[in-house]
Amino acid sequence: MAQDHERQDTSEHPDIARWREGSAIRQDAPPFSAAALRALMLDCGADDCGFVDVADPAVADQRAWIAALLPGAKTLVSFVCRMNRDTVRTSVRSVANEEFHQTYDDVNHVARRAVRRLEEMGIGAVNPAAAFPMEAQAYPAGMRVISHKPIAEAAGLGKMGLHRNVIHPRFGSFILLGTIVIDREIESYSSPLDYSPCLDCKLCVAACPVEAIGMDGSFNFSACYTHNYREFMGGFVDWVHEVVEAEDADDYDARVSPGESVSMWQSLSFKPGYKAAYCLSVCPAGSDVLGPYVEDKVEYRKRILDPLLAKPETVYVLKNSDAEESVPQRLKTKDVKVVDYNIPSDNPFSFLFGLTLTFQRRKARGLDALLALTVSDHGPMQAAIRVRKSRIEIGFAAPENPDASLSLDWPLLYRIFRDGLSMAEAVKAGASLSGDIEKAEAIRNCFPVYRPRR
Ligand code: B12
Ligand code: SF4
Repeated sequence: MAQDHERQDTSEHPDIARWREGSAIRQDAPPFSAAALRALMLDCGADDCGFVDVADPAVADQRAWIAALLPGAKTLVSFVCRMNRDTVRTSVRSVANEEFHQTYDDVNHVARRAVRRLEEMGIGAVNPAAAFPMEAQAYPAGMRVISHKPIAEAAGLGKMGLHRNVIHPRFGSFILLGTIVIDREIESYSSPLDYSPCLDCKLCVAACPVEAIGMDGSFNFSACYTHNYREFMGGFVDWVHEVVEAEDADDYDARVSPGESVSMWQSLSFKPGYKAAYCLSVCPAGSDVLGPYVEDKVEYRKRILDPLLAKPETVYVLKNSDAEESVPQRLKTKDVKVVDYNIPSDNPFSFLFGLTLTFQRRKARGLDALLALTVSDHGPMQAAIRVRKSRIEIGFAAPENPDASLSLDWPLLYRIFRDGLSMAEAVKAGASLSGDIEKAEAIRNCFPVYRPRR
């Protein structure tokens, strides 16, 4: 029978009438009970969960992302899925990688199942991915749509340890995180843990082949991103550059080994392989995990740490990076390969922020220097780079009493801190530099140099 498109009063539609009946019940519904939501999450396969009010200051910097995911969002449901420990620890990393990927799939499936159940209860809910895919067209600026770690901390699921990952009080570092955004308040929210499960054993510092984790809690983003993520984003782009720059097949083979080519194929065909993640593998924290470490620390190191350090493998480093210097001294079984990664930047603001990610703390040892910057073709923009106690701070105002002052245009700034143009060469190219030139040069030397491309 043909549908009557003449009908004007939509309230007569049977689906709308049924919806109105249900709507009265939904509007009277009390705030969702935390116990019921927890039971739902565990039933969907989560190993633990906690709840965060979107008004919680701990997630204030994520409000725009949350609102974009779900207008009217009220609650963040944070949860964890466990990874199998010995599978993550093995030095056979293709096996460990599969455990990461399968657990990522678990997180995504748990979130999707839970959202389906919530939707059936009339609750609006969205499940952002555990990791990839992200809003990649926004790369390099902010392609993340949620940051799970601070939410998990606020939900009482653990604290970030020295290695910057969230350590669960029971399952330790052998977890991956998920978040669901929902449009319903719940009766009671979780509280953060009142202690950190991190044992401060520094095994993660010792395990990382590129020393990305500092004893003082600093993190060398570019070291991890260059090696561990060789077959992701920036490392992949660098490989593409090798392909297009190779003059012929022999030249390509001279640049990229057969194992590297096949490894890239494997990453593209299945899921990208991490080159390390040793910081998680060796972590003994968590009440279910710490037994063997507490019983015999020497034996624990021999069984868990030493095979990773002794594994023959290629370690990817940037030119003029700490890792380029330290890997051959520290890890004799590993080959060092100098590569690039590329997080492009089209303005001095994001470029200067990016310096915090490429800063090399070994190169900065003993240096205490403040460089004032004026970027003439952007405003002019005033900024400051301060290096002291092996840390970097970037300021977006003219500093008081700088050791040196550098005035230049944006392309020249890029060439100094990316291409390794010396201060003397920069002055020849039109920069104006005053004050302690050696300190200015020492600051420049705290950053990797990218290989010249044709
Ligand atoms: C960006 C990212 C990374 C970056 C930065 C790592 C970091 N310390 O944050 C890189 C690529 C290095 C990385 C590596 C790894 N990651 Co990761 N990563 C993320 C991601 C997408 C966002 C992290 C985040 O929000 N950080 C914000 C704040 C809280 O962290 P932070 O340490 O203070 O800040 C650093 C970064 O945010 C970065 N950063 C900040 N702003 C910007 C902007 C740009 C443009 C870039 C490029 C970077 C950047 O620089 C800061 C200093 O390093 C999350 C997934 C997600 N959507 O949440 C997974 C996540 C943090 N990663 C995870 C994992 C497991 C790993 C690896 C073990 C992967 C692997 N198998 O090898 C390694 C571990 C390295 C380490 N010790 O941290 C898990 C951690 C689980 C847990 N128990 O906490 C997460 C939560 C994914 C998940 N769903 O479980 N990761
Ligand atoms: S390996 Fe040790 S220092 Fe590193 S995060 Fe785990 S418990 Fe903390």
